[in-house]
Amino acid sequence: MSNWYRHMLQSPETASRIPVWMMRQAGRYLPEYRAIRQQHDFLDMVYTPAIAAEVTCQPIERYGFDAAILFSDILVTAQALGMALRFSDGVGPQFDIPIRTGDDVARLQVVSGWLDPIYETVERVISRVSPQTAVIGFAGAPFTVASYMIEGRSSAQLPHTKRLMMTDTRLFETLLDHITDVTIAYLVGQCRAGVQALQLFDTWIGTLDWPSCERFSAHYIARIVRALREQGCDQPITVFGKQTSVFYPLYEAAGVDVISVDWNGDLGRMDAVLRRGMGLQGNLDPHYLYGSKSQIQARVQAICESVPSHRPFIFNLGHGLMPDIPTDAVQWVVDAVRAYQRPVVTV
Ligand code: 1CP
Repeated sequence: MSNWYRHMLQSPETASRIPVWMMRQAGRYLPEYRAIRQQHDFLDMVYTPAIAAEVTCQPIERYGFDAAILFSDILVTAQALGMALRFSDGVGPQFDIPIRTGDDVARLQVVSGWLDPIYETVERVISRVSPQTAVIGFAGAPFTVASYMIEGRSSAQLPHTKRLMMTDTRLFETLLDHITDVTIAYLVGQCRAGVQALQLFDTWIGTLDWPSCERFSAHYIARIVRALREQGCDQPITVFGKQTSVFYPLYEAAGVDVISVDWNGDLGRMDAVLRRGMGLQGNLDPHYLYGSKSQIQARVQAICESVPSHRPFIFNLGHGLMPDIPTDAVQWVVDAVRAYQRPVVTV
């Protein structure tokens, strides 16, 4: 049974309607999420399949998004390598013992079975949502996951990460290799559990220059794509990062199916240079959701019009929803995308 997400990726020229979902659609802006979150630690929610499945489905049930992204986090692969992670309110993710030396990297070891609860969440979500809803699995891309493991917490400039990259490139690449291997196994596991699409988050690539992005981000994404294809996973793969609007030629060459674009990019200009068949996703600045209904409608329409009908296009944001986004504004975006009639290409 098909759905708009798959239809768009398989035959964009006949897809009259643009599918829509939003990064961080399951999260604190939703009162029903906060009600559950009050009672549980964030990581307990991630590793309890009944709760994770419930939270994954909340935004689908409220808004009817075309895709359900698994409720989890990008740092579960770091935990699967034995790193102790905690989330504290107001700080976010924290590794109390970050990676700084060769000994730290040598200690990493795959914790067998660690990610199994997440595969169960996938199965529960699939049995709960209608076939109209695509279920998307995801993982953090190696560079961004490594950056949290090295910094120990959220950081704007990634000073320790970039220092290690420069001073001990081999060690940095060994770390990326470990993360890549566990990420491949994790994504294969999600595919076997039934996800219909995959997204890789390389959020912090905007800290890199072009050759570093090629060597430390796109190269590993290409490896992941190749390994998934070799292992029989044919699900479409999307890559997101803040600054894919700059680095997109590197990801096009890496073999992904869809590039999810931050809000800096102009989709029309990207369309003009991307190969035929390469999908786009994005790129509404989520801050528009603080604006009026008419501001939102105008911007949504302009984004939809900027991508011609022969190109696969999934409507999304340029980064995740903020916790104080008004719930009505999310509905206005969904309604505006649904109201847009995509001209069907007649060949
Ligand atoms: O307090 C809470 O309730 C936790 C908030 C929260 C949520 C809802 C975090 C903590 N993670 C998540 C879920 C999450 N994270 C999803 C689930 C599905 C959905 O999108 O609805 C996904 C896909 C992620 C991915 C993720 N986690 C990314 C990549 C996407 C992005 O936003 O750039 C990153 C960087 C993280 C790390 C993370 N997790 C949470 C926080 C606060 C952070 C740090 C962000 C930062 O460093 O600024």
